[in-house]
Amino acid sequence: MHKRALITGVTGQDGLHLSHILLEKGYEVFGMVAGQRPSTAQSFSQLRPDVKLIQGDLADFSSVLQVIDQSQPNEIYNLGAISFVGLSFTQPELTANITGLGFLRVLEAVRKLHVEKSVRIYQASSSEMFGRVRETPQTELTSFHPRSPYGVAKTFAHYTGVQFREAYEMFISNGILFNHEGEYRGYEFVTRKITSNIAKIKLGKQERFSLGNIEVSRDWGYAGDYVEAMWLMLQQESPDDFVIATGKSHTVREFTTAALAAAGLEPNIERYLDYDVSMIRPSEVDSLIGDSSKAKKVLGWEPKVSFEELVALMVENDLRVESAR
Ligand code: G4F
Repeated sequence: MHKRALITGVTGQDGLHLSHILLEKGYEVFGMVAGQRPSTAQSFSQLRPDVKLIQGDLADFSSVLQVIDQSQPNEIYNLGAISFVGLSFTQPELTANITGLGFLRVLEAVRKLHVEKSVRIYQASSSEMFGRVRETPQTELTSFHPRSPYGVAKTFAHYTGVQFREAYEMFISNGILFNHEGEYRGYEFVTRKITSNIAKIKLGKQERFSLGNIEVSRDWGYAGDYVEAMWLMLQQESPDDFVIATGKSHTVREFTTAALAAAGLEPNIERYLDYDVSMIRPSEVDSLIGDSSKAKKVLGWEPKVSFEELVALMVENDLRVESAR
């Protein structure tokens, strides 16, 4: 018998990667798609045709209930969210509704359908919850101090998962994922913005581009590695929370320099970069670095793609994409 998985946010970066690996593992994969949300029209074309799409919206309880009832999943991966931190400052209420309350709706729907003892649920928690970090590196035990409406909404969802797990003995695991990037990354995120602009420069389509604060640092891994950890969390005997990270942090400046070098351009950012004050956030997360030793010990999970390989992979992908345009 095939296992059935339901993915919310199936057209996002992680949804695409996860749907690919679940299909390869023999799952029947259902994807919840919200007709009206921007997501990425282009990502529909990257979805495998054997993913079964069902209309539903995390903002609408009855549709969430119907999607779960229709797909009868063994596993639910809640990846749907307003995931761009910058946008959450201008649309905090929408962010709280989708990114925060959306997960509560999933959990309540599972209970209303009386399948809470049989369904396993993954919640996409985020390192953005650590915000103004209390310790370095961050572990599952580090206190949260979110610095954006997005981080606050993710923290609400995270604790809602913990509370439902304890109150109703549900199998709910939170993956506290640090930044993860790759070929499906949206263009609004800094890594893709850098690699797509550098590819255009390399191809002679433009001369310069702009960024906000380039001194912030992130623990960047490859999204393809990270979705494997999501799946592993749901294959354990009991649910738990796990940090998923590489344990190495680099500044946006370093990412940009490495991307210029990967494209065969002079790794001198002043030659190509302007400053864009509109990218400055009202409150910023200055530095993140995760300790994923628990995931290594319990799940046997380790990142495979290094920072240098990630940068090269993204630059090569964007050179292909931009050459074809
Ligand atoms: O790429 P970013 O927009 O990602 P951010 O804010 O770290 O969030 C990402 O990772 C989280 C995990 O920690 C996820 F939960 C979340 O959904 C998302 O995937 O920005 C990275 C850093 C920020 O400090 C930002 O201020 O880069 C800085 N930055 C500098 N210039 C810029 C720019 N970010 C963007 N998007 N665009 C710029 O021009």
